[in-house]
Amino acid sequence: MAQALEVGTRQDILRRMLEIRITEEQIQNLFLQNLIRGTTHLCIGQEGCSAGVIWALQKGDTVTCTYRGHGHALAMGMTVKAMMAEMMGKQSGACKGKGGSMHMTDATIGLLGANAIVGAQLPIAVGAALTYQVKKLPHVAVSFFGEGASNIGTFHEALNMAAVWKLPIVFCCENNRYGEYSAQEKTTPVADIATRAIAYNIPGVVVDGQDVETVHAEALIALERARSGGGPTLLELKTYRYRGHSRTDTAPYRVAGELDEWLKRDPINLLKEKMIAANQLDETEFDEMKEAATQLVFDAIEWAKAEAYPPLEALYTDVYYEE
Ligand SMILES: Cc1ncc(C[n+]2csc(CCOP(=O)(O)OP(=O)(O)O)c2C)c(N)n1
Ligand SMILES: [Mg+2]
Repeated sequence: MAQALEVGTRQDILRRMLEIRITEEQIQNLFLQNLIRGTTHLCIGQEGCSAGVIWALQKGDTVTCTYRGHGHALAMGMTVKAMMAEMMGKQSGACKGKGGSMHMTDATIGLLGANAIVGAQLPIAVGAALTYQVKKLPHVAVSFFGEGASNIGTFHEALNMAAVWKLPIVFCCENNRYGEYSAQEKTTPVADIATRAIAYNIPGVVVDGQDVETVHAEALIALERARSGGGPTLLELKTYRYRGHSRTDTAPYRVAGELDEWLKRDPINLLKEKMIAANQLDETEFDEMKEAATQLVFDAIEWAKAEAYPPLEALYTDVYYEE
């Protein structure tokens, strides 16, 4: 088990993981009310991965992620308001209402973008890492992706190039056991995605993705390696999505009882229990923290509902890069 983080950090991470979870639960509700269009992919159950890695970053480090990216965006510091407005297509959203659930992006907080194309975020992060190397900047690029994406060509090209050029990058595979609808063993000939690092002569580490402090500790080691010229690392964070692949998927393909097993190692509960055991938290304080997070999310929703949609002319801006 990883060394305990200091109490203030534990509180901050616990609060943020609660905010991520409650935000996503409400996003699903808003969809059902038709206040959010399109589709969405929830990371409920996987919060320890985004929070653990992102809490280990330094200023200037950057992240690319997937359509399952609400947790990463919030962990990077996107406000719940900016996210909710974006979800509802409002002008004050993180991408001026033009991106929606699958494209939460804000370069000012280091979030270079969520991607709907499986694997697309890996080469983008390699590009960012190359920039840091060429410009001699002390930053690291981090790319999150699923275990399914490790069967895509871009994964292999990205790891290969990053390894050959010893780029400052950390590849974070969130292995949640399933692709769109298929279990890993039906699509992938290896049990541990981390072993694929061998082909690129870089370290590959299997990590307990449910324990946010373990994720944080392993991320720190990988980030330090990247920052000091040691090149890339592949971290495989073993985790689980509690919900289906996307909004309408009830996940009937799941093995009976599997979800219950994973619920026993819920990332929020694990940290909560560790804090209670260390006399850093009691049930009342946890309930208050949850209540405050719920209030924050509901306030953001009410605010976002009243925000304006972008004007029609906005269709013609942000299409190409504009100075
Ligand atoms: C190039 C490409 N192929 C297929 C799809 C359809 N698709 C969307 S998500 C997904 C599954 C990806 O699984 P994984 O990488 O494990 O990520 P997870 O959704 O589990 O987080 C697929 C096949 C896509 N968006 N892009
Ligand atoms: Mg997956």
